[in-house]
Amino acid sequence: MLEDTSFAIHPGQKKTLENTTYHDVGNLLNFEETKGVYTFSCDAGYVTLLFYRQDIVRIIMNPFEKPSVKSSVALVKEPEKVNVEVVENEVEIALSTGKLAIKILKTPFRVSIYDGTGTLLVRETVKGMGYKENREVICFKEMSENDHFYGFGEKSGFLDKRGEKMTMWNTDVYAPHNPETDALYESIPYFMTLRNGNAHGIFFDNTFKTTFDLRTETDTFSFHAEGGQLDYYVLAGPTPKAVLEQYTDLTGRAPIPPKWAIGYHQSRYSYETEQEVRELAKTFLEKNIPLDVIYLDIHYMDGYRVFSFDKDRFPTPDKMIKDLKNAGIRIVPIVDPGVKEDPEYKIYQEGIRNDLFCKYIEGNIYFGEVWPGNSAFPDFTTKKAREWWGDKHSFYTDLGIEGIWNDMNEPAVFNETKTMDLKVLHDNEGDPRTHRELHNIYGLMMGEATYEGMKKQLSGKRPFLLTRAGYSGVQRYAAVWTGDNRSFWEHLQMSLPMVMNLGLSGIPFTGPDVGGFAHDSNGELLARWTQVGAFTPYFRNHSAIGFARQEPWSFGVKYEEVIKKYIQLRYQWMPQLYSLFAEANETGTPVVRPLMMGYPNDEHTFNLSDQFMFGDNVIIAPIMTPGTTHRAVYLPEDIWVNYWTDEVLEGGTHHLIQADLEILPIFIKQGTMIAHGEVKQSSDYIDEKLTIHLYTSSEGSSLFTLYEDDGKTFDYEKGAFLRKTIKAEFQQNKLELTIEDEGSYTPTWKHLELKLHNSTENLKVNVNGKEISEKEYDRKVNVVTCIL
Ligand code: MIG
Repeated sequence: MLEDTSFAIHPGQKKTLENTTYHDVGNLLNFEETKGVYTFSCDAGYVTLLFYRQDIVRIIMNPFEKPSVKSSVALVKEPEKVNVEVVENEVEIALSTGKLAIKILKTPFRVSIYDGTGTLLVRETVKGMGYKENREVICFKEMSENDHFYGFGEKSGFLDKRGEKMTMWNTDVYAPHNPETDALYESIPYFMTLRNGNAHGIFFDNTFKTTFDLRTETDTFSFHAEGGQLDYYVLAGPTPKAVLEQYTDLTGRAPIPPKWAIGYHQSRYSYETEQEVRELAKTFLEKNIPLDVIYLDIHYMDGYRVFSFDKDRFPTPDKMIKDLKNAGIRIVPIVDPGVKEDPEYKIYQEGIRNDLFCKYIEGNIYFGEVWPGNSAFPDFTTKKAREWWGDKHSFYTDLGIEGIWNDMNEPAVFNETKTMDLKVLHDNEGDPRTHRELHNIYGLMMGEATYEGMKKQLSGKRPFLLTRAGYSGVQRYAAVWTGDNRSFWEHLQMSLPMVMNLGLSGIPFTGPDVGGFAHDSNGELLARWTQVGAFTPYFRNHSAIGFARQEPWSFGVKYEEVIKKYIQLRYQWMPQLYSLFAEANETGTPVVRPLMMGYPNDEHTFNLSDQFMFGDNVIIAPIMTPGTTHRAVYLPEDIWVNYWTDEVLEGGTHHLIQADLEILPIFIKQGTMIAHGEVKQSSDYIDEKLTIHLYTSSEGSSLFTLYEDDGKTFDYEKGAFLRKTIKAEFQQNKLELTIEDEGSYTPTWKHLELKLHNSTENLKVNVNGKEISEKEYDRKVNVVTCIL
């Protein structure tokens, strides 16, 4: 309470943290190597260094003992065999792989890291790395004037995090989400630095509360943890995409979602009865507004007991789920970690009798107050508890449910600290650690339990998981929504850099609550937000109890029409979106990207927070203020085409763009392609025809990859996909297309039609060396049919 008064800035409040004595590791005494692991003994600590690939090095400092190379659950990669050249002289030791060169100064022990071309990536300042007396670990690196910083998971504020100080501590923040709000639901202790057009990354794999300080000094940044080892990876880049490839090689990539999971989703805290859910579905169907998912928030449960239905509100969930599924709509229920303390409740009984809940060292169970009242929390750090929890999901999957929504898994508890007692001792597979150390991975481990459990039960079908909390690696299991935002224009604005930085943090499947969760939304805001939502990887309209209803028709016909148009547009763009998800699965490149990613040498892009790219050839520049029908749009070098009007616009400059309520400004890079499917009621309806829109140019060439598979199963992992690459080469009056197919999947669409934009009158089109006949080329509408 006193925190919200002037007492917060009382002169006596200065934290002791900054005043604690800092010790750096001192001078090197000696070093040894065993099986590619180099261990350096210094005056005041030990440093271990090992390569995971030629372009990834891991450095671990432990002030007290030789470092442990056991990594956190974020890691899915084992070190590869890397040839290292070691050169030592009086002053320093150099370790080189061809893509990285590590130079270690002996007195004092200081590390500098260069890439294969000799460009400096990371250099320690005079303070180097070390620890404080309270066992905090910290290191200090040089920050150059040209450095820009991205990633850090889920943070408020603008795109470039230079000048910020950020804390990683999974926190339930109902309010506020302000520019100064720091710790939110996700902790991704990772970032990439962009310097002079090149990028490199740092992943600080420490699950304690960590902080990244890019603010306190102008020429130094530091990162620090409350305990544990100073354990970090340096990723050599040199492009932003390369850094993401490296980071997701370490922490894993997102599976391709089932198609229904990237459709339009409707939620409310809560749709409270079976009747209400059925009526909601009916309205969508009657109005022909596409819909893939309806969420069940906490009211569906019997006294908030997970794995149960309230018999009065939902008397026949099996029938409801089946009927909806027949109409192409799926149900996704919420599951929180808290298990009600109730000796007559089966889940609680099992948890207690099989010793599956979080406990204190003395053996007593930790109880916290959440929705069901006094509750116990599964200890997801053990395989036994994860398997049990996963198995329990057959309660849902037996009813035909294929998706789960995990909330409150920071874990959130209704108390002063907002979470579990830090003294709780997690079993952690016989390597006990306090909640203070493992807090940040609780949500990730719950995600693993849920995803793996459902995967087993769905016999080949892809599960969908939505989570609020997570740590590095969460992308392997779940989509992430950005928690309890509000129906403010400012929160619409903030969602763009948030989604972009989550993408740059290895998590491609993200989005905010469209329309805003708390506070009352309005027609204009919902229309503008839905326009953006149609292009964010995750697209769900969700709103809170006690605030204005927010279904597409809630604010009158005028807005309903715009909202419907953009939900339909989402389905038209689905083949493009799906191809981007496949790319993310393969390479770690996110679906939604900042312009910086494609144009890392263009300073206009470094902190561009109100536009984003959808793949590498589409720019979305939404309207995000009320009563506004125009905005400035920055188009980088290249030539751009207005998606709605086909108007050609020069790049490398700003344009004033008109955008009435029904227009979301979209620009396509000239010379490139996008794929459109058909408008449909839900992703269950298949495409009969696909259209490739080609924005012609008079010169140059481009490559487009269209990815397709069954959208449902994991057969794509065994080759059952279609990857169609279309190369377009432009010459005056001539277009040469080279089409190649890879994979064994036969798509549902039988026609692939080519729509040419801004083409010249007598354009000759060749496909795989053969000229297209006039019969196949309708010149009035610029459509070429029958390319397969
Ligand atoms: O603190 O389940 O962020 O989406 O509707 C409230 C009720 C708990 C928080 C989630 C929100 C959800 C709500 N939950």
